[in-house]
Amino acid sequence: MNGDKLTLIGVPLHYGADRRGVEMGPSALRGAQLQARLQALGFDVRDAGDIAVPKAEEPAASGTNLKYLHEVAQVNRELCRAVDGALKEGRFPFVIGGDHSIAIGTIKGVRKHVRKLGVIWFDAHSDVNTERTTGSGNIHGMPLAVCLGYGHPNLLAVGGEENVVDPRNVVILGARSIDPGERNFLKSQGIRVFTMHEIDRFGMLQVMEETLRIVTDGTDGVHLSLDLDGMDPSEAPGVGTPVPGGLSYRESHFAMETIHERGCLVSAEIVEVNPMLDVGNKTASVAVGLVGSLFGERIL
Ligand code: B3U
Ligand code: MN
Ligand code: MN
Repeated sequence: MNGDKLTLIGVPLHYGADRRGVEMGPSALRGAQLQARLQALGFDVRDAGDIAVPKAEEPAASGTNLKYLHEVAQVNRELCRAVDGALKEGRFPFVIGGDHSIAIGTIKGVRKHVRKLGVIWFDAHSDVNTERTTGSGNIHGMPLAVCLGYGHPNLLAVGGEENVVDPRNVVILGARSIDPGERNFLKSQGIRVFTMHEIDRFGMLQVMEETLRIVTDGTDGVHLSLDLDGMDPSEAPGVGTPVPGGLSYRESHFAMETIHERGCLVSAEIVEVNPMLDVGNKTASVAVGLVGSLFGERIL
């Protein structure tokens, strides 16, 4: 953990999801007392505000099937700079989205400081589509592929093309919606995926022990990319693409608690909270509760 100083960086972006609502995620998370929750744990928390998101009614022509490529790439360049800046000041970057395409800017910013970075990808989806395999054209289905070095050149260029992570140090947790092209990619890269089937079979204790072994094996730090749709929609209904059969409340907290115990985290992000599809402000509150466990809240 990077000392006891944190910087919150909001990214009110929805263009990667092509669906309204997730742009209100940062304000919903702030409204659910994210900063106070971290301060209560003794952290010095600075809120850096939101990254500016350009207005667009329609995706600008980009010559590809990727929607809002220009806008998504621009926001990720800015985010990459902000994350880099926080780390330069010795502060832990905590990014709040926004759709999951922002993992590109976050991870590439972190990678400038962490040579070998492990990644825990908590998600119902695997987010390893490229312009060749995507059915939707939505960039939030692609960020993990980009961080591994596959995807559109404009996205790969964010923070430098060489700035990638090693597939041997990546784990996907909670997956239950994987496209055919993604399945091939995951196999070819040898990425460890704990689908809900494995989680049911082995239980979270064994899954987290194996996860933490993989992401810390020869690495200098671990990034958590927390897509709230990894949780079961009964716990976290306010997400853009709910998929039934997800991680329970306790399974999710247990994952956060074991990550905290390991003390390997160098950066984190929370994405895909969609207040427009939520019940009250439930999903943001659930997300902030997970952050509590991730940063060491104790029951006893
Ligand atoms: N794999 C699909 C669906 C999807 C990915 N991420 C979310 N949905 N949130 C796609 O569009 O690439
Ligand atoms: Mn995702
Ligand atoms: Mn997802």
